[in-house]
Amino acid sequence: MDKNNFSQHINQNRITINDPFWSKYIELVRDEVIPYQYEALNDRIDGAAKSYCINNFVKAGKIAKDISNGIIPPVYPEDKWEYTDDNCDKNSFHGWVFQDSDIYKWIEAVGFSLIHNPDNELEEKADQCIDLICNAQLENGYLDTLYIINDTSKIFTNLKDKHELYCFGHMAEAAVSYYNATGKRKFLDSTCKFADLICNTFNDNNIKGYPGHEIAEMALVKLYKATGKKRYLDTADFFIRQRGSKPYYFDMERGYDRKDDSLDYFYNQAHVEPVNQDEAVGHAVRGVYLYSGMADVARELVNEKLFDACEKIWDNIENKKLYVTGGIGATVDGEAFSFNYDLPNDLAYSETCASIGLIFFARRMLEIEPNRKYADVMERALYNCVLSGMAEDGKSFFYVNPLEVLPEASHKDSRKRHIKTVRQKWFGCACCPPNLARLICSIGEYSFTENDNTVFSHLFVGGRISTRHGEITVNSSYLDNGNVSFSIKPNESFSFAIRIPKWCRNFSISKDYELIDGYAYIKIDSECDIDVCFEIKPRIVCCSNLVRANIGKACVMRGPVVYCAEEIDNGKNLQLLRLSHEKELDYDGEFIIANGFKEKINEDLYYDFDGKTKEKECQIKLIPYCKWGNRGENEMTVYLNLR
Ligand code: FUB
Ligand code: ZN
Repeated sequence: MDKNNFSQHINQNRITINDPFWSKYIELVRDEVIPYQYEALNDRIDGAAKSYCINNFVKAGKIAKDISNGIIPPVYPEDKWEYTDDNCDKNSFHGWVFQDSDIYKWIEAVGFSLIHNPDNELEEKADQCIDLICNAQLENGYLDTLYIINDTSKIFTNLKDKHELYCFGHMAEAAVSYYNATGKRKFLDSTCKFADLICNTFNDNNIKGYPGHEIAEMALVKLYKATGKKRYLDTADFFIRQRGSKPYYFDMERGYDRKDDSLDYFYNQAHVEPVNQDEAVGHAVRGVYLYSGMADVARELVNEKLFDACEKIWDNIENKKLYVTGGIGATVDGEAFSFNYDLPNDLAYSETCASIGLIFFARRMLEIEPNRKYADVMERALYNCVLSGMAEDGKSFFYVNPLEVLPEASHKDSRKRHIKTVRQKWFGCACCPPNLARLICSIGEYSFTENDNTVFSHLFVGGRISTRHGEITVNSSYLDNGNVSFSIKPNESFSFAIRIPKWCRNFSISKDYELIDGYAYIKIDSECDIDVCFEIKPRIVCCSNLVRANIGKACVMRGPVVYCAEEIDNGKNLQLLRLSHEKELDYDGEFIIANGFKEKINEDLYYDFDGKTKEKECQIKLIPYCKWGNRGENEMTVYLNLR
């Protein structure tokens, strides 16, 4: 860990995005997703699962007022994951235990969006939500509607399952985003009040607990950076040091009876202390949120050992647990990482949020060590698994992102019930859509980092960036033809480092450069233009033969984009297609046309092989994976048999 290598992402406020690919997504989020999600939070979408989120804040606001007036509220002692109209009192908390996080993610996305596009009406709506949130806050700073509505005596008694610190984490991320966008302090101040309560509650002399679902760690670091209050960083560090230490906190949580609970410490990444972890295990979203927090703390406190653990975990994900689409979390069982090289295509979980969390982890690793391996994964996840999470019209979403879909199997085989064949309007457990919105609106923050000597260009998103060292304008047609040009107006000499993606075999740069760890470093002394051309053409990509699901198969990629075959273009029974590696692959600006063969159907269940496969030549039409499922329910596969 070399402090000289540390860099920092460039805040959204200093970035204007103008990019043929990303601007459309940002507009989609602004025009469709954000308004749609607001309706969802208010339970106003016909046929969609109910959120109850806003309603919970309204209920909690009344109770908080009663409490401050000395009125003792009723208690609803149910203990559930999901509270529905059917299983609880109508006045009690409704929805999943972490339902509060949805409004926070929405506000965070609104904050990022307002920076690109000021919008008084939207800001007013967000202010109203913030008023609602602040009204629900107890005088001591506590804020989680589940416990405020149902039973304040149970606050912080079930950290393992009940997500109070998770909701706090999203609150903090939202508060910083909204403050950066508007300069308004109300939400930030109320978040700090809750953060202070958390710092006072959890420390060496008080409760030695830690979040069951991580995120508070990285959120506290963000809050520390926004406010300068060191105690937030210390509490993030405290949570990481406590996790996995013995005796296990979750065994003896305050007053919580776990007699019948079979505790799986791997699920919560609490099996050993993070500093001694070397493999990505357990619930995938929790994992990558923890690893992001670990990287943040390692960097802020220059903790070499913690960074070593992050590197080991990173290598394990990158080389043994990552789908070609940038998806992680191979099993539905615990929404979790599976064992090494276990990457089934048709059973994949690959949650949208998990890939988003992987991007968080990747950027933090990049900020410590500028090595292209992190940005390569960031880009892989972004262009594939993450974007697959949203329909082209921004109105429906995938939570799970499989690499192979057979609708009949999803409908008839309960092992594949999690594999949805079409995007859903909304989810009761709606973690993914708002996560997508906040990531897309802040895409600029993943594109560049800078330090005292260098500006790093990681993703090639077009726009204007104001760095410490000068103004940079990026013109990008990266995905179209691999061309990216930078116009640089420096205010001092500095080094400009451009990532050369590993997928790119040939590239040209119009200036002299030195290649280090996958970055081309260029000395900038005066105003200049740099033209970069990455050769981007379709290619056939194979997978390690330790991944049993992909033996004899391959997929097609172009640049960072993974392609897939859909039934609508190739007919039923995609398993019969065979990709020919000898013929050229054509790209027509949207689809890739591959040459191959289609086996004839053989209805004999068993037969003696005569050495011949009956097949006929065919063209295989491939669409970017992130766009699959936009033309109705149908079969889809990323991997094809290789001929
Ligand atoms: O527990 C909160 C969120 O719900 C997780 O991050 C998702 O995986 C889903 O389980
Ligand atoms: Zn999710």
